Amino acid sequence: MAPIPSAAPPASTELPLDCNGRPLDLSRPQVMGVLNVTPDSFSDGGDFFSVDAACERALAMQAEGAAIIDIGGESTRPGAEPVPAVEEIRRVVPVIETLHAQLRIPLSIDTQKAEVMRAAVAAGAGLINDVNALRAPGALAAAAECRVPVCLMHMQGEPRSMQQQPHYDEVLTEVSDFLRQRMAACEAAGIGRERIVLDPGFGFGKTVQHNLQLLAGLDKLAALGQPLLVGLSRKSMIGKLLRLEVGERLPASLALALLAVERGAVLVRAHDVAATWQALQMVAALRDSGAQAPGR
Ligand code: 8Y7
Repeated sequence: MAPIPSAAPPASTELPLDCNGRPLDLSRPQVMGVLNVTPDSFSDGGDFFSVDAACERALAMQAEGAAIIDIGGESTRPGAEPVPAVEEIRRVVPVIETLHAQLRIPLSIDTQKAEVMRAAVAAGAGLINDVNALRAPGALAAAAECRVPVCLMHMQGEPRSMQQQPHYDEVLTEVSDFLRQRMAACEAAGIGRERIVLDPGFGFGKTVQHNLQLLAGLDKLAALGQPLLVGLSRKSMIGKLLRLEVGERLPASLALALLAVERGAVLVRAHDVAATWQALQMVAALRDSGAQAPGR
């Protein structure tokens, strides 16, 4: 019997993302583990970080349930200074090469620079996570040539100054319009929809109120039809709402992760992989059970 043609295209999360030959299953919520390879993380005791220590952490994150590891060699924290491309490449490429050989899950490169994208994907990275949504010179062309999926994130302003005076008339509409424009730019450059992940960019040129409005309306961004990634782990909105230091923000980070997944996010970027994975497993268990609230 011939299959019945379906009217609607398949939901973007039915097919796994092809991350440079390694599949990333998005049919259930997944954790993206954060691996910063900057001199202030995994210090070797001097001004450099230790490749061994960074790789050990990535192996632990895979064992804790991470579906992908996001590797970044330049801090994108508010107020951070830019790092030259050669230095960023020197930091990330040895880690990517080692991890590509040691891990089974795909790797993501957190960068805004075309040269770093090319070097990282050549070393084995399977996804480009760009907080600047491929707006840097040459970034669109580089990502198109790399033939890996890209995460397009919204940011107002630039890291150095973005938290000084964030302003929106309607934050949800403006973020949604921006992401649609960047998707169109990608398609024009030869990056098809099957390779695009979207992210509202919590904390990137946003007040606490802006972040809350985006979280409340996340289902509207999910309706753009692409998989949604969110980064809420340990973010300053938690510190501002609860007056907690970075190391004290796990319970609220887990709550935010669940609220985002309930509103359509499929990838959760997180520092605390084991705890986040356990929380997301509870969502998956509830969904898999098919259980419904009575009276529907
Ligand atoms: C995000 C991110 C950071 C995020 C995506 C931090 C690199 C700041 N946040 N990438 N990167 N989304 N896609 O607090 O929210 O981890 S760095």
